[in-house]
Amino acid sequence: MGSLAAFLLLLLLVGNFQLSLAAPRPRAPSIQHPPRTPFRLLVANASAVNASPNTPRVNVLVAEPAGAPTVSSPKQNVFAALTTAEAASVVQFLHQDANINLTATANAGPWDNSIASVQTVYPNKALSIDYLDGSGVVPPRYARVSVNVQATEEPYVEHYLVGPLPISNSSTAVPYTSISSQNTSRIRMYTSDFDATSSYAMGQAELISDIIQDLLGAPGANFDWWGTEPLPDSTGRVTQWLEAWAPPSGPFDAQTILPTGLQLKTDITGRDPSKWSFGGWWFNNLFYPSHDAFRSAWNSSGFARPPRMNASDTAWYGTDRVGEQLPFDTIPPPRSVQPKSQRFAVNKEQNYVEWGPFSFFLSFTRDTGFRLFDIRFGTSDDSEKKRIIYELGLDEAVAHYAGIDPVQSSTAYLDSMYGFGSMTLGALPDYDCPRRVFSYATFLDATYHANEVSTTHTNAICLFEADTGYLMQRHSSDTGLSATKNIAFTVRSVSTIGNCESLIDTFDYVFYLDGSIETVVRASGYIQTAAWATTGSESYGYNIHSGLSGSMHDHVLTFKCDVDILGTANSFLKHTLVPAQVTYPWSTEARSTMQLQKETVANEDQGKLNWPDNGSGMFVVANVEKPNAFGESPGFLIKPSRGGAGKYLTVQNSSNLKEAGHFTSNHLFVAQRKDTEPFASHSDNVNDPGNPIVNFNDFFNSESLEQQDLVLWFNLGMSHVPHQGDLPNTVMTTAQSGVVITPHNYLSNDASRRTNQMTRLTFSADTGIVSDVASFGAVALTGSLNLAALQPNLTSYAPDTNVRKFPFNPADATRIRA
Ligand SMILES: [Cu+2]
Repeated sequence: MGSLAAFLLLLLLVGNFQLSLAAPRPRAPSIQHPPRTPFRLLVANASAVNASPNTPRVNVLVAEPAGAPTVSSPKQNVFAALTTAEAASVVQFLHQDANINLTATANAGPWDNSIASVQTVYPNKALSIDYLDGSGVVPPRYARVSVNVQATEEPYVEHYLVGPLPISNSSTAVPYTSISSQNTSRIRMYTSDFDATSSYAMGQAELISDIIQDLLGAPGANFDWWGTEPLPDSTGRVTQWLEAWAPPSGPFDAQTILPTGLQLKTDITGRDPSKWSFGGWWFNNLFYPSHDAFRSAWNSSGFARPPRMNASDTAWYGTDRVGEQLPFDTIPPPRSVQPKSQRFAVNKEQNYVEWGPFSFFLSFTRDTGFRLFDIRFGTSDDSEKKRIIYELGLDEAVAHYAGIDPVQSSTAYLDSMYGFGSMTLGALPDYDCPRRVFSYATFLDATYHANEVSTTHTNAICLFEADTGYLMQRHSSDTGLSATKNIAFTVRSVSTIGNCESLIDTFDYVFYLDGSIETVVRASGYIQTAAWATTGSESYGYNIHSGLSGSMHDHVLTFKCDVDILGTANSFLKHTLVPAQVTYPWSTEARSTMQLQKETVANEDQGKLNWPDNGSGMFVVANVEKPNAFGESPGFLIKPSRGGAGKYLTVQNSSNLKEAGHFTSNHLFVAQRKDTEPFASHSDNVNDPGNPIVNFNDFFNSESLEQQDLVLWFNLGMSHVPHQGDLPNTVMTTAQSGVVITPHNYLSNDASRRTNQMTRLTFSADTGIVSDVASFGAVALTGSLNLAALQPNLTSYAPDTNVRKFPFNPADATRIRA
């Protein structure tokens, strides 16, 4: 789906948010019956939300805890999201430019130009570092703006760089080409005529309404028709495949597991509907190039009818509890509590966080959700707190399907188009995150700006400490025992990723006292399925229900990690355990053993890497010019931490992703870090994957990786061949993936030795009687807890808040103007 359609969809999502949180929505332009609420009602909806006394703006469940530590930010957050006032002023500035010829988004039709999104531009790294490290001034702030240019026969998305902010006489809006490896600021879009193409497809379905009634049990208008993006093929024609999906029953938004297997091809080249054409029907692994061909097959005696799933029977797809009760299961399960005050501090003005030996800033955008910046680690007794990661965040998520049918085979989602920020959901206390009672978790709101509306996700990010449930350290002998708790600090957000799949992903950045930082993604939700054909489906997944294929697919989520070890000049070490035959001076014959083979990745030609087979190797970002006391290079090691041995896309040179998916080819990439290469992907690449604005392959052009400013991109993900256990929803136990970065010859010892949360016992080897318990200064547990206060009242879960920014009201940029 292109930008406009995507944003209309987002508006619909926002407008309906109170009714259907996290509701899955078709990814591609859909034909909805009954039609969705017109998006222009958003303003009224938003006003109602703001005005309603029944809709609390502050979630009382997560009210600020008493006694939470505060901290002043050492520096201004130069990565901060645009404020609503900044975004509004940018919108107004562009509206004043007659050349851009904008229509207010709320009034824009398919032949109008309108603003799609306004986001912060992260400042140049050199300027940021000069400021953060003490010698420079605050870098100027800029916005990047996506504009849907549709008042033309060949619509496109244009990107502008606007600033400096605040808007002044020196501010300009220029095409934003500098981040494009293709030196372009625009990309074609083929979704401007969303309504007309939908009507056209419905018209074709009407022509075989008797067949649809017979095969699917209801007229075509009873189904939602959605499928692939309209995209140009190699001949230059623009085609789209749509499938009829059954409406789910009850409260369960389960449409992605209710495919009918009836698919329609249209040729919608150009903007003149009179020149569009019907391309064929697909049903039960057979293609019919004309209505007549389909009709004649349907009339024939041998016409095969595969089994159909039952969309009206919620028993197989409802998410409510079913079946016999488990033993003791009505009793409340264990909860985490914070016995005293929080042990971390958040400056909410600057989104600055300190926990243990770590500190960092948070930022948030529509396209990529929240990111961490200037992650510092260390304590003064060994190493001063120093920057170890300049930037860490998600760039793109791909879900690549395969199947015998055209829709599944043509589907590869690039989810930044939907926006990880726009699809972020408020965390559900006591479920997504621990509650704030007893000073436990802290929740942060997050705001993004799209379609001239600023939307605030309430409680979008939660920060909390938790006992990992296993020790950091333990050693015992016959006279003593030492043990250290493993307390970790988590920054978590929740997003819907993949509108069609409607998976809910949680993104965690987990900090450990030993200096490790783990990035973890977990997924749950309704899968996207395919109809099970009489023959052929067995090669693309499992038959998981009557008439239903689990539709195999890969998830690959691409994260950027800009590591800086003792400065920006670093090298990438590849230390591999290799089998060896060695004859030693003391051995009489060659011995079969192993050795450590030490290599440095010299340049970007070698920068596309996969995790070492069998875990027999180490990838380390190190500063080889600053050896430690023993001559080793201080660094941080990176490796998979959970979910298997890493993930890249099984499909190579995808026919769907074309030039827009090269970041999926390997587990890990190392390149020279550049301000002109801020993201591996681009949220508008999906409009025309053959001609992307950002082509990741262009980042790899033989440049040196030795003592340079290096950036890593690593992939998390999973192969997903859904089985019956994915019904009704995929479970997070196995649908998770993680990568950890951890100190490697960086400190002189294990950093976790600094925690007070440890003990050492001394006891008699003979009697076992404990003679001494060392507690190392940890405060003892005292007092009591009001457990009833832990009981959540989830009715005060707070929905998004929407603020329209245009027409602009200079007197109050934060308010909706009637
Ligand atoms: Cu999946």
